[in-house]
Amino acid sequence: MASKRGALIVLEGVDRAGKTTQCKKLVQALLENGRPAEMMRFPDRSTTIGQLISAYLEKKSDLEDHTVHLLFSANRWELVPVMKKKLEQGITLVVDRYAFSGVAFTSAKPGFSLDWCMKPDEGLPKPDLVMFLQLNPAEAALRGQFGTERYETSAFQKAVHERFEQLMKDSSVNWKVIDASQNTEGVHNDIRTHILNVFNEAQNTPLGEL
Ligand code: DGP
Ligand code: NA
Ligand code: NA
Repeated sequence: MASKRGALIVLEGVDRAGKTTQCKKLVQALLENGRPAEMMRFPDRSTTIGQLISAYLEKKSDLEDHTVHLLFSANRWELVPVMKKKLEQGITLVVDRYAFSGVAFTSAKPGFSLDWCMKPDEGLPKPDLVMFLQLNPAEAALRGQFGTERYETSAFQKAVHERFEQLMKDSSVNWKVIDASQNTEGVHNDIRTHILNVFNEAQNTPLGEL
């Protein structure tokens, strides 16, 4: 008997919304419920392409803006065979950032349209659910100083947030907005209410494409 595929679940949001913490908690909760699950994150800095991206983010290198956009996308594409294999094996993937970050971050730069930014990610596995951890820029600022990586300024994060708002109007993607201003447990509980339906749907529908 063919086993049921896993679900592809993505957490998105601006920096410091708590995505990484919540991804880890969700994976742990799924495992405790006997559901095979693994976390992934993008960019995956461990690959050759990921190392180029990492050096760029750490400002150890400069890359032309279109070029780096394509590298971020290539970093997602290079992991697609692994993602598909795991999903087929029944493993649910909880992914910290995906193509939506790709579009939101690059289109926040001057001269980039959403359309152009979306092209390279067209055809990637489509998430069964994308949860946007909503945290307004003022509240994010209360969580302490930004780090020193590229993009970590409040003006840029505000522009990124606006691009996410635009992306969430796309009804072909299963977006859910989570109030990330709550404490860690509150956010986690909200996330869990949204994943209940996802498994039934994922079991009855094939994996889609962006
Ligand atoms: P993180 O490792 O989650 O802190 O992400 C690193 C930074 O890179 C963060 O500021 C978000 C940004 N980022 C993530 N994905 C993309 C992408 O596809 N394109 C661009 N331009 N930036 C991205
Ligand atoms: Na970051
Ligand atoms: Na993070």
